[in-house]
Amino acid sequence: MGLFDSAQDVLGRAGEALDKGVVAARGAVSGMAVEQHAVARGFARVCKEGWRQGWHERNGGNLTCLLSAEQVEQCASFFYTTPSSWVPFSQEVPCLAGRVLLTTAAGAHLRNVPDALEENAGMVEVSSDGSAWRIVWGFRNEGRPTSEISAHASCLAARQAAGFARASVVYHAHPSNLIALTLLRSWDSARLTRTLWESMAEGIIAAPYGVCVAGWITPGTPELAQACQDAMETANALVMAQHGVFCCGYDFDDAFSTVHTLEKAAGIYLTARAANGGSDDFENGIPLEGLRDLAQRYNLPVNWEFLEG
Ligand code: 2HA
Ligand code: ZN
Repeated sequence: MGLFDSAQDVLGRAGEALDKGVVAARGAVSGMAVEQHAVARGFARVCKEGWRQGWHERNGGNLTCLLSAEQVEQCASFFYTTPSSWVPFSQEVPCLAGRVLLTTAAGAHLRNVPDALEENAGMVEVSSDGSAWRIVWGFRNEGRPTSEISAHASCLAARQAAGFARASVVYHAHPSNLIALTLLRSWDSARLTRTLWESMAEGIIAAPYGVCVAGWITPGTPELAQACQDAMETANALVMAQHGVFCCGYDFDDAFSTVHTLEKAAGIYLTARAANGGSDDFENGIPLEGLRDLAQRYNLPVNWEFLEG
C-alpha cells in the first residue's frame, strides 16, 4: 500500500464505500467494451506517455476526465447494478452534480493503466448536490478513486466557474524539472510564470493564463484540494512545491501538452542556470516586448498581472 493510499485511509472515507460493496457488473449484453471507446483509449494513452516521460514514479500522479453525456451513454450498460455508497468530497462541486468522472485508482501505477483499465481506473458518479461521489464502474479488486479525487473535482469546478465550460481533463504529474525549480526558492506565482514564459517561446502559448504556485502541502488532503480550487479560478496550471503539477485542459492533448511544455521550459531554465554558474542573471531571456508580440500574433488571452509581480 502506498503513502497516499494510507493517507486516504486515515481520512476514512473511501473505505466505507468499499465495505458496503460494489455489486458485480450488470453483464453488459451489447456494446463496445469501455476500454475500446475513444475516451478510455485517450485516457490510457496519457498515462502511458506520462510514464514514458518519467513523470509517474511508483504510483505518482493521477488523471481524471469529466465524461460527456454521450460518453456516459456509451458506457452505461457496463455500470454496476449497485454502485458503492456515497463518499463526500472535501469541498462541494455543485456544477458537477450528476456528472460522471473517469479517474485513476488510488495506488495505481500509471504505467499499468493501459493494460488493465478496469483495475487501475474507474468511474464515479457525482451526487445530485455535488457533495459526494460513488463508484459506478471499474476499481476492480477493492480499488477506489485516486487520493486526489477532491482536488481534481475542485479543479474542474473552478475552471467551469471561471467560464471554461469545456474544461474536462485534470492531469496531475510529478515532472522533475518543475519540482526541482521549487527547491530553489519560495516562488510567487508571478515570478514563476515570468520565469517560464521568458525561458522559451511556447511557455506563454501553453499557459497564457499564467502558472500558479503553492508551497508544500501534504498530497491527498483537503488543503491541497482547496489550493487547486483557488488557483484554477485564475489559471489552468498549478505547481505544488516539492510535489508536482496539476493542469486542467479541454481535452487530453491540452492537459498533457501544457504539462509537457511547462516541464520543458523549467528544464531549459535550470540548464541555462547551471551553465551560468548557478546565477539566474541571464544576458538574453525573451524580453517583455517579445512576449507582447507573441501574445498579439497568436491572439493569446494573456494574464499580464503575472508579469507585474
Ligand atoms: O500518489 O501523486 O498526489 C498519487 C499522487 C498524490
Ligand atoms: Zn502527486
